Amino acid sequence: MNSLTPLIQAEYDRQQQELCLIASENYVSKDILTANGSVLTNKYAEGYPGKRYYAGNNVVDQIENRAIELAQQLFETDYHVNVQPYSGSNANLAAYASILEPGDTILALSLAHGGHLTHGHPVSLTGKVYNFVHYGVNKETEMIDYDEVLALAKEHRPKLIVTGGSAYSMFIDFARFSRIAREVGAWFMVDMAHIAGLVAGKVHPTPFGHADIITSTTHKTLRGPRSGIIFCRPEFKKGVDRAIFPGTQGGPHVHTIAAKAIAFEEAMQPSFQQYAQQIVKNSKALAFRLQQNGFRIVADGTENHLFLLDLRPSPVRGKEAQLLLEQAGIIINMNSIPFDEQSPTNPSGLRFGTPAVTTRGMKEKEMEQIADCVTTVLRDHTSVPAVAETVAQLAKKFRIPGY
Ligand code: DSN
Repeated sequence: MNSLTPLIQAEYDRQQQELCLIASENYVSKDILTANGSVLTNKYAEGYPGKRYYAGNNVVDQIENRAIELAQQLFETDYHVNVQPYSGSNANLAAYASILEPGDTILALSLAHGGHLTHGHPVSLTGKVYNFVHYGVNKETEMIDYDEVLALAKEHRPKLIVTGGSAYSMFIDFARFSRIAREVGAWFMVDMAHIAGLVAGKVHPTPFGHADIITSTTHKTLRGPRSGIIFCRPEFKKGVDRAIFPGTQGGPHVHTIAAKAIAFEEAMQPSFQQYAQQIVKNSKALAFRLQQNGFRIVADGTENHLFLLDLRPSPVRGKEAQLLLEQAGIIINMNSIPFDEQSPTNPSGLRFGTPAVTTRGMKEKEMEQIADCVTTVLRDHTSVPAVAETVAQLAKKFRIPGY
């Protein structure tokens, strides 16, 4: 027992007692928790399998090679795989560094329209080092406007075109992006962090075969440990590996690489495909019920695990809505909606995601219940204690996996 044990227990209790609708969070299995907390954390392994700087890496080499093999099997690809990225953010930075020079132009989806900070937002190092130009979604459809992407690509002649993001609820046409990139002589990168589990579960079109480089986290829909991964066509292997080590990282986190390998193995089970299908069914059911309850959903729905709810007709904005829902035991994040006139610190939207509640075994019926709880809280703030009781009952019935 140490002074942190009660706090870790308290966090376990919080996760157990509340409902998580944060689109980027999930619950890992006991096997993944065990690997991540194993003696592998004791080992330094700078370098790559067969080419380490320190002795004692015979077992580690087998673990890293197995992780690579499983990642290739899972995504049915012969792309080169680097399983060493510590996270999605630095996987992205290394991916850029593997093929670009500082100052080079990159075309990417803007954060305000569903992209990601590391896709060149000015506060991110990526936005300071590279010359980012951003495309957005169409004001009417709130979906990516491929004609706009092509026009911007022709105008700015980027060396790299990036797609993917953290708050875009529709399928992305990777083949179309690839054609645009080819037309302007750019490389094409997909950040599939949010949708990796849906791609693995075959409920989202795959970027493999279209993108030159694919980055991802492993802890969102893919339900692995908190970490990153990069896939690339063989011709980019040397650049990607060097950009990770020694370019942007030191010794890999071997315990996390083992945990990632287990996540890939788990995602190859038929039950994972059912899980991925249910994530999307739940997302659609939650969005539909919220629409029935009178809310507007950005882009009029969802094709994946997440969607944005437009709070503008209601008196509350994102910050207050997030807080009220937290008080009721529903954990969610405020989010900008496209063309938001509010600041990102108190935006006009909420982002809903179903990967975590689906892992707990919830289905469409529970999504309707959750949508009604959200609606009640947002309509009548005095309802928080009553809704908290309903949420607690629901959480008790659907336990989180792990210890
Ligand atoms: N913070 C993650 C998300 O919530 O989508 C992205 O990195």
